[in-house]
Amino acid sequence: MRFLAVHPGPLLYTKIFLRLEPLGLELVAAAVRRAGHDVRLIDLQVASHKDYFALVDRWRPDVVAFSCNYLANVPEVVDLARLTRARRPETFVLVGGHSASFVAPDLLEHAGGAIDCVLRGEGEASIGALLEAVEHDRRAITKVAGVVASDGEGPPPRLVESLDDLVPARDLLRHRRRYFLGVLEPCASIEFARGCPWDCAFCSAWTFYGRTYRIVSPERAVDDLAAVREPGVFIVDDVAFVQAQHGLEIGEAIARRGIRKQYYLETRGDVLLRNKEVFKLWTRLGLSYIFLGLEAIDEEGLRKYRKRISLGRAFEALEFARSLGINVAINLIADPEWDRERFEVIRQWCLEIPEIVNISVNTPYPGTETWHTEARRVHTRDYRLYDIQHAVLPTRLPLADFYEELVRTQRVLAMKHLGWTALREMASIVAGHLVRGQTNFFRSLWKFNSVFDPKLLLADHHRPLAYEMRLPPPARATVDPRGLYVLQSRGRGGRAIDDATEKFVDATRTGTSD
Ligand code: B12
Ligand code: SF4
Repeated sequence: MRFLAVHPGPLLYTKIFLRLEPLGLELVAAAVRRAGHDVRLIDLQVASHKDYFALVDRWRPDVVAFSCNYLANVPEVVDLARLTRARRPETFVLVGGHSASFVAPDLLEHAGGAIDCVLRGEGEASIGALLEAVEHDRRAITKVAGVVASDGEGPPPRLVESLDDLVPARDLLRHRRRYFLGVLEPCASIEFARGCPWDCAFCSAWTFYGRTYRIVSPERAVDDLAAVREPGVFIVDDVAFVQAQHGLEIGEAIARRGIRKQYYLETRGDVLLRNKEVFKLWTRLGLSYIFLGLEAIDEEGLRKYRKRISLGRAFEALEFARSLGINVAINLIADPEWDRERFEVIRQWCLEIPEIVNISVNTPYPGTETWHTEARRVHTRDYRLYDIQHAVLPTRLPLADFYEELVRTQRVLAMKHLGWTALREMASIVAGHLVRGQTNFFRSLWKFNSVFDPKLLLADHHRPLAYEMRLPPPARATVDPRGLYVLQSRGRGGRAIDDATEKFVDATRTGTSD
């Protein structure tokens, strides 16, 4: 069969700071190809809807599969599914991905028959069986693990047994030079581990994977890396190098094979402090950006986001990251409760430190504990606003003033690293990019004001609404995490970490999940 894999368009954040290859979709596409089908992939972060429909008309796929990792992409995916159905009624349309897995019945309802099924969980595990059913007996699709269709559901989604069996179909992605992350340009993505052993209340990374944590073997990780052509590499792991030995083994194998790249990774402050030698080794190998989810700069804020790391330790981690001599970015979560004074404190603090600071807005997501425990009621049911750049909870300040303060703060922070100052500091890097025809980063330096604009953010709340999100259930004090899992928990046995690391995780998490 002809299988067309589609990644939806960019959200606000991708318009400025980064644009990354759709690694999950490439993995699913590789599994489909292994099953003997003819596969193409289109990424609407870099191609237009017109390009998509031209491809559909020209190539006439038997199956169109959308990736929906982001809740904010739901309306786009539903619209595309409806238009695809109208054009090619016989084409089988399916959706998979992180957010799709949490809101599967809603997607089917919004699409009014234009989506044949949602495949929850890891696409590689069941896509072969699903296509088998589509080809030979469409009524059998509801026997496939992870399938949710309007006339029934299959058994719970299965976990991929070994990550070593997976190789992304990077060759299917056209325009590879369009992917970048700050000065890492062009930039590819790679996965060394999947899942997260912690259980933060606002996050769905661990609920999706049933708090499992699996690793790619060092040999396989380095083979995959050696096949990457791009000089920049984004390590997509939720928390990089949870287990020191894994990070060291991959690093040593990279050194042995003489691979030279620049890397970006995200990790926790306490992991950084526990595994200092790993991060030192990686700095020698080319690690150039670390992103730390600090979330708050006061103890109360840290408690609220269930980060058990103390403020002192968080600052110590920042200090250590600085000592590595690489770019450090941190994330802070702005609460809709914030008043002008609070924003001012944050601005002042951020100006005093050398790091890049990213501010996101506290947003409850389906699939998180917060979705069930947040007592404040969301004031919008527009999926597009659930991108952690908009306020979906009631703001203490009038909404217009909240956005004005938010963007003012983001601008102060961004201007530390964008615009003329950045250009002066990074003149040689930018010049090198331009010589090679790489203009993504250069253009991003100037786009900030046209993308992050309080008036535009406010206007987004008044766009016509075609699909309304389901409201969260009445708030409860606690929630059983098992009810949130997409992939089933395997308890301690599902986490590829040693006992000392398991103890460390237990001491630094605040949930009660198994
Ligand atoms: C890497 C990453 C990014 C990259 C995206 C790279 C890309 N182009 O896809 C970057 C840094 C750009 C990014 C940005 C954002 N991200 Co992000 N990101 C992640 C992260 C850490 C890992 C995703 C990943 O690559 N995993 C590895 C691959 C192999 O897995 P995967 O993509 O999930 O794919 C698997 C399955 O989902 C499924 N699947 C995927 N597609 C399909 C399609 C079909 C047909 C099928 C059957 C299956 C299937 O099978 C795949 C293989 O197993 C996740 C956390 C997580 N663990 O999922 C957050 C996460 C997805 N991001 C999140 C958020 C909020 C954002 C932002 C909105 C944040 C912001 N600052 O604005 C932006 C918006 C991005 C945008 N599209 O514009 C949230 C999603 C919340 C939500 N419910 O919408 C997550 C869950 C993080 C969190 N802890 O809450 N992100
Ligand atoms: S450490 Fe917390 S926020 Fe980070 S991925 Fe794990 S559960 Fe999510």
